[in-house]
Amino acid sequence: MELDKLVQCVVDADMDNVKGLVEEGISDGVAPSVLLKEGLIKGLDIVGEKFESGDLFLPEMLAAAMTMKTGVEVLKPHLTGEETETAGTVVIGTVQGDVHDIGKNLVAMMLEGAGFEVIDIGIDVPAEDIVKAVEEKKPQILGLSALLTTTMPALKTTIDALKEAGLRDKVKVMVGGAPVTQDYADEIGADGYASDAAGAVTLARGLVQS
Ligand code: B1M
Repeated sequence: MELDKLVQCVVDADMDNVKGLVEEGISDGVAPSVLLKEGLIKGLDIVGEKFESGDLFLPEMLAAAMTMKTGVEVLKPHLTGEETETAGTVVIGTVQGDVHDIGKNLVAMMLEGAGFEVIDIGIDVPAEDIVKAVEEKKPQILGLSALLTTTMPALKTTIDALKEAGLRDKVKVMVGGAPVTQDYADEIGADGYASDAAGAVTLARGLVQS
């Protein structure tokens, strides 16, 4: 199959064909991670660029995101493994002010596949709700996602809120999202940063052992 078709399908928000194209890729033997990165994610990156340059608007960006999600649903059973032993518990969410969840969902999906119990607390989650979730669920890891430069500071606000609640040393905090960097993660006192979902699994495995 031609990956370009899948890329274009996301760019065009062609809901009718995304399922078929992903299935075609799988039956042609294209690796699921390639369909994800070089197909679906590449399409969304182009959408992001077009949005930035004013060639495409919010409704189109949303439609492209929904197309991507449909594609990911088809890929899901092929991307995740079948670990049976629980590797640990992760509470994961997107920080306050931010509704982007595709990346977070991918990270959650891969962690589940790697045997973690994942409690997804959703999007636009205020620091106090995140603290409450950590208090109640007692996870080994808290995963925080931020996609906007304007919501990155909420990562720090959340870590500070954990400190204030006396919970900071009870949970490892890992952060991620397109604008987040290792330097920023270090600066705000996170325990780890991963640039993609596969990296998040490696990081989480390391964090539960440390
Ligand atoms: Co938004 N948006 N958006 N958007 N959007 C971006 C992020 C943007 C870069 C587009 C652009 O201008 N080029 C830009 C941010 C600019 C900035 O801050 N510097 C932007 C903007 C401006 C906005 C709005 C403000 C637009 C407006 O209203 N004027 C608005 C904000 C809404 C809000 O949150 N309050 C907005 C809205 C939206 C939609 C709702 C339309 C939609 C989101 C739908 C959804 O998520 N359900 C949307 C989309 C789709 C995008 C782009 C095009 C794609 C994001 C995405 O899903 N990427 C995006 C441009 C881009 O990224 N190319 C853009 C695919 C995904 C797999 O990647 O999320 O990076 P990503 O996740 C990766 C890694 O980052 C990492 O692993 C994932 C898998 O590899 N990762 C983690 C993520 N979280 C992690 C957590 C971890 C570890 C790794 O540990 C816990």
